[in-house]
Amino acid sequence: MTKSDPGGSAREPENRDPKDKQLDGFRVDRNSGYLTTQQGVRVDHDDDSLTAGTRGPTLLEDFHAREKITHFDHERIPERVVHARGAGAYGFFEPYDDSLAQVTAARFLTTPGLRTPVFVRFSTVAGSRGSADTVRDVRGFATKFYTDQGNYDLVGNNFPVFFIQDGIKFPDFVHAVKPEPDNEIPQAQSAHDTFWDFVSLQPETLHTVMWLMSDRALPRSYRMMQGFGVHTFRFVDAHGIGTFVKFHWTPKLGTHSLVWDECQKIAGKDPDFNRRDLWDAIEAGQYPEWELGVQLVAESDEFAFDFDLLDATKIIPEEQVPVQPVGRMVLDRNPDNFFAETEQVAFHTANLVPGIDFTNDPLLQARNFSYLDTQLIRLGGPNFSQLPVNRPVTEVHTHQHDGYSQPTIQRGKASYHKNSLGSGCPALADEEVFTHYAKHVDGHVVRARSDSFTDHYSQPRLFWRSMSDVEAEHIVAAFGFELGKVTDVDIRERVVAQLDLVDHRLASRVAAQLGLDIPPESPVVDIAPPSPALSQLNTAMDSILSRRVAVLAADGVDVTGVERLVEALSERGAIVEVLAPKGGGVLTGGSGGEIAVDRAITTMASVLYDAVVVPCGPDSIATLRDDGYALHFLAEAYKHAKPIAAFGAGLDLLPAAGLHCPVAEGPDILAHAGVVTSTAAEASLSDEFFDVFADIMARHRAWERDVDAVVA
Ligand code: HDE
Repeated sequence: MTKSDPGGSAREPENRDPKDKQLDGFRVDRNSGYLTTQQGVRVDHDDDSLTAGTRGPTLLEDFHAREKITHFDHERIPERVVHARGAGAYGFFEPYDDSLAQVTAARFLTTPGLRTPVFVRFSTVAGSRGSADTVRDVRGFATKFYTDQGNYDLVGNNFPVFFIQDGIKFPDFVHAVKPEPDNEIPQAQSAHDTFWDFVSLQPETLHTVMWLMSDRALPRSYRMMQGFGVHTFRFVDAHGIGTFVKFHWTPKLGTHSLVWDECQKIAGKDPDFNRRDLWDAIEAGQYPEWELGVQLVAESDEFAFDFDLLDATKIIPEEQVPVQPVGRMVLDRNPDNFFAETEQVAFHTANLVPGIDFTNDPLLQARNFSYLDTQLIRLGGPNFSQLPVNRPVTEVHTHQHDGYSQPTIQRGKASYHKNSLGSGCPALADEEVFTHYAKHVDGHVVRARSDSFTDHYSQPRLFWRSMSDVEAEHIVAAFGFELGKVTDVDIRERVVAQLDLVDHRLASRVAAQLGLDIPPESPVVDIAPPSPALSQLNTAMDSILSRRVAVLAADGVDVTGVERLVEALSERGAIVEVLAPKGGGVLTGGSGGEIAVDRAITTMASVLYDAVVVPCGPDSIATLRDDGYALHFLAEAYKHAKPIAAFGAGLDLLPAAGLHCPVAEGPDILAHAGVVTSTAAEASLSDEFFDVFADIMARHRAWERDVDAVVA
């Protein structure tokens, strides 16, 4: 066996960080050497077991076959009880400046130019390891910072709030959302009785349920979603002074979502949609980037809000406490081995470095117990922090020893503190140590929720009232879908009654979807101003980087037009693929030339692309208009409000697909409801056509389009 060069997508040697270099010590190249047993004995035959005669029984003494099968039998470890399905990547974090030095001693946040290696794992929550990516769910966004003061884990989600306030409810909540215990149905879905039963009886869930019913639960890409630490944490400065902090990750590409119909179809067409997207983007060098922001609240303002900072079902509206940008994170390297790295990575909310500490948030307090506990069973004992992906890049010296699969050989006799036989080592440090924040604690032992946690309706209302019309429509449709799957009518009614306490119009619209009576209007006590930061329509919409564009074509296509399109969109970072009735080979152009086919239309689907183009070419269009897959492709993209461009004879495919939208009647460009058309083709098509299309693509969807009657 030989050590390989740094992994598959390793960085250039000069850019390698300490974590990447550390992993070299563990990387082993599969593609070299001779086949051996685990004991290093060479093997010359791996196809047949050792038997008594060629047709006789297999012998127990076949240690090679037994070892091989035994290891195989033990390949699986328990999947995570939640967040079982995920995708991970390495990268780095760097602060913009030292502005946080006033509030935290954490060096990785305050040293400008200091690049801290990170490993990030994104995940869905409810589904098992083999479930589809594009389900309606919260997404995990867990970051391990390998800082020069030890590992810090920010184990967040893509929603800023959580379903419950106290960790003791977590097993109840998870049991309710997971498949029902009698028949283990449904997989990776909240649309079933037990989940909504729980929601209807536990109104603290409502705020996060609003997020779950919104487009936020359907991210287009892990690269296009926000991340949040959720809890209020505490920064601690060099003098031990605390400041409350909420963490926000904001994606450079903007926050974008799929639509629900699309999600359900992708779950069949490409269940790895989000995982593949992350992997492919990093392989292509289109490194995803997020900005880290913080909301800071002085300890003296702890009670300045009409909610409790310790309540994880609440946000601090950004309009009240602005998010201050402090640094950026870039993911630029895929792991070498999914199991070793993404599956074995172990996050823990209690992995802290000097300068960051907890608050009394009862959800956070429970998590501080749960994560270590869960790793013990999942990773088989107490030595999991020595797995390569989990090792800090700082030196580790403890008196902990032994345990299952202890990989290190600790030398010396003294495995206790204090000792004289080991020269008193390892020694206690007196600088750069973690010092727990000296918080004052005083109270009676009670099992009770604080009164300051009882308002469950104001913030779901704030969220609902901050939505644009189209986002609100999606929320109502999502409630209609989910509750429509609930078989117990009492549960449906109870949920609608709870929604009425949030907003009467919301409850009425949901009731109408379900054929239930409109509930009586509940008195609304507060009407807070909306928070524009909550609407995804206010996200960044200035880039088409890594958007996927399908070009529908057949023999006779306008090769010049397609080449110009590919060039214009690729320059802006989009990925353009030519799809034809048959995969492979080339298409011949109507006016000469040829162009390679990237995929067969039948192996793909419109839901796997962000935009569609129908180029000119009378013969190409004549073929496509008889191709039901091509017509469905186009109609479905239209239905999902995706940008569409057609030029020259390509315009004729729109009505053939049942789309009767306004189109250009001459070479002048017409852009209407996300459909860009011109009768010009080949070299006569103006460059502006591509610019207009790219601008529309940057907006992601044409929500103004009327799609109700479109069959797809
Ligand atoms: Fe987790 N959570 N959680 N959680 N969580 C786990 O830890 C738990 C909560 C989150 O990619 C488990 O290693 C409790 C909030 C992420 O490996 C487990 C409570 C937030 C991940 C666990 C919560 C999260 C987990 C399962 C309520 C957002 C995936 C496997 C007190 C801020 C990390 C594991 C990865 C994973 C327990 C609530 C995020 C069982 C008890 C709130 C991103 O320990």
